[in-house]
Amino acid sequence: MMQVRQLTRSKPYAWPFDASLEPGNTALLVIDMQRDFCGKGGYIDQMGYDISLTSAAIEPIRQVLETVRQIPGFTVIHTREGHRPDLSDLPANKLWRSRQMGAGIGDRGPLGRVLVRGEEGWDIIPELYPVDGELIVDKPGKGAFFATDLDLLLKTRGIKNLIITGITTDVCVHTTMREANDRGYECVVLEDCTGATDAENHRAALNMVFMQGGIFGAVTDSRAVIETLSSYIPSTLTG
Ligand code: C5J
Repeated sequence: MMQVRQLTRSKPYAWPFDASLEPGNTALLVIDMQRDFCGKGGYIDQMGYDISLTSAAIEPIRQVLETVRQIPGFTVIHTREGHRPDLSDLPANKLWRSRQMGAGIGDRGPLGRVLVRGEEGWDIIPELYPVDGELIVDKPGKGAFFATDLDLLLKTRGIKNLIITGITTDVCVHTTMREANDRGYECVVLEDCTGATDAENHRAALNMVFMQGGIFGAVTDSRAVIETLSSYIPSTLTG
């Protein structure tokens, strides 16, 4: 099968801009698919938001993962937002705001201490749990580049193209995409592989990406990526 170096159904342009798509220079980022953000009794649920909006991303991400896991050399990076058990990396304003919403970071909830490393709610959901060879980046903030070694991991592997998935669209996904864009990475976000605490914010966050000719990159969906990347699955695996 001919290998395709660009997505044609992405907007506002065929991604990546330089038609350089290859397994060796492209990574799938799966942001914060933790119980705290999409599970019953987690942080988002405790704040009273509708977790069906964030959990809708699970199945499309699972399908993208299933595809890229069949491509030799494809990099997958998962992130987790969370804090040290002694909360020494938790800014006072973040703690205060979470308590205002009834889901204090570090406080005990149905899934253990909210957003604390090692707790049940903090970990990645079983459906999308990393497999051997996939990288995990633990981050204390919204952006995956802040106070982490993500940039070093990407540079060391020669990654320049990022396929971004995860939750939430308007917070950690957007912050990470902006950080990546400023560092020169070519980004595409998959609209069905992300979700927000508010449907309108989800839509607006995606709109922001493709304004001004793709100010932060491009937008497409899981089907487009699966169709294109399937051409990189060795024929011994596809039959
Ligand atoms: C939030 C996130 N919303 N992963 N985190 O606090 O988007």
